[in-house]
Amino acid sequence: MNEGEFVYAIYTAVTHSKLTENVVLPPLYEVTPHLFTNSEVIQEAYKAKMTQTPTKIQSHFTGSKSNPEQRVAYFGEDIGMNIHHVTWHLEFPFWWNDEIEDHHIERKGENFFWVHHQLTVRYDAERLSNYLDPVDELHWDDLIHEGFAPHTMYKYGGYFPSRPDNVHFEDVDGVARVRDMLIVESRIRDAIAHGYITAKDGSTISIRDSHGIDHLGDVIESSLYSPNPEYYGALHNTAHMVLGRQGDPHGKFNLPPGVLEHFETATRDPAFFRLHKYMDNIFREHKDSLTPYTKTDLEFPGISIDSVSLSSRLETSFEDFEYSLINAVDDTADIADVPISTIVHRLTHKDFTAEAVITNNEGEEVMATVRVFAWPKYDNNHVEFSFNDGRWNAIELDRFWVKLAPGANTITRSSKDSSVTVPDIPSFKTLMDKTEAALSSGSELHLEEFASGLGLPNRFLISKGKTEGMDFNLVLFVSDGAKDAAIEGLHENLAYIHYGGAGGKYPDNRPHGYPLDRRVDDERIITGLTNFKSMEVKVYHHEHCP
Ligand SMILES: [Cu+2]
Repeated sequence: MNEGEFVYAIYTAVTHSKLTENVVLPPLYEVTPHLFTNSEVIQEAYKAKMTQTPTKIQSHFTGSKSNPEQRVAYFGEDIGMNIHHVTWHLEFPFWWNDEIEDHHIERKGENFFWVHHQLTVRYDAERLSNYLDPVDELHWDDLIHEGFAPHTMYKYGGYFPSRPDNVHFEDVDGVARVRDMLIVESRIRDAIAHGYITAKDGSTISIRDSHGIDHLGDVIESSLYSPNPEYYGALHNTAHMVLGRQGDPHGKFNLPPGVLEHFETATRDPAFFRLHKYMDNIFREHKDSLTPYTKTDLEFPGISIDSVSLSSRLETSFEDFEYSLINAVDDTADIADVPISTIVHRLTHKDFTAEAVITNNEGEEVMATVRVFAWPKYDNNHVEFSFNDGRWNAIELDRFWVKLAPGANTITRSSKDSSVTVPDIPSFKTLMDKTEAALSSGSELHLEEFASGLGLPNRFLISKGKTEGMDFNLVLFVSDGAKDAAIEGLHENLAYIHYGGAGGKYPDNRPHGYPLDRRVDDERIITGLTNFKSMEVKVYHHEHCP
């Protein structure tokens, strides 16, 4: 059987089956290392195996210093970020069919928008910290400005194809014509302008409300949840293939699919972010068509945020991380394994704690949802972002619930507990060792912390700073938990899984990004609220761990 298919099938089955709830699978970079590291490293690994020499190989990011895009390769090529992207697509498969599966995946379309929107705005923040312009969107009738040489290989099937700079889009045989992409895009933009989608039977589905984004996400991805794929096509999936095959659009050279066609490798190509900026701007067109929130929508009577503070300076740096390449090389019973691993540079940050003092004048205990975001204060020209542009670029840092007793409440929250992030998945060896130990001693195996891998790596919580400090606006918004709750016993359910998860009801009724998801015509409506607070923070970067 095709190994890649097997791995995909088993990971998806374990993610969704009730029988394997809470089963922790090893990190994919140790299972299919070819998709996570460079071909040079893989060749070194083969050499180590053939010569039976234990080896630690230093990995380097793709590209040379002559390519400005290389400055942010640490983001697109980060193994944890790649796992985040794969895990999301495993939890929300585009081919999911409710008629044959045992559960419905809630808010799948909206989640598709949100997870990729967050990657898009996070990537732009990383670019600003590296003195690069924000990503421009892809245009079907313009050149693809950035080329890409993946330096990555399939286990079987050769190297991932390269693409030179400034190539024109060509039709891709058997996939789509460039013209089809423009037609589908204009049908989607028409739906946004009309405020409704036309379903297969000709009926209309309104999208001019909070749930519109969910339908639109289903249409754009497109998933089987799309109300009319015959008409609206599959913009995202087809675009990935059309862009991924520009190195061999007519199959003349029999090249394998490009990096953009695998969830593991897609973000390595800077064009991934151009493609997603293009789709993100379509989503923005829709969000901008909604009526802005009013003061009455957003206020939380009796609640005021008195102060917000951080325990320490926000600091980022790079660390070294080692993982096993033992599965990168072939194996036979007759030849002994030797330890082979690689060391990668990864972005990380110093842990910190945030503290907020929130006063409740209601005279009784209330439930509240705390929503935390940050956005870069300045654009690439050092012009301060308007509130409306800044809020669209907001990075979600945390979302959690608290009970507020009457009077002043001091809420402290550690960066380690952020619900948008997850810890590193234990290595294959750690999982095996812990399992063996539990079996031989008859004790329980506790891996609850790793049961859901859905989220960004905690290392990525805050984006890279600058040596002299990079300015961000940090904002805190507290909303009425009783109105937000989509489930009973909100506060007892501490495992707030940010992006939802297989089969479960999503706990928060509000749209992702609330209350910054809609256009803000007059920022005083938000900044004047007592349940909103903003502060300026700086993020400092050290090339090496301090
Ligand atoms: Cu994706």
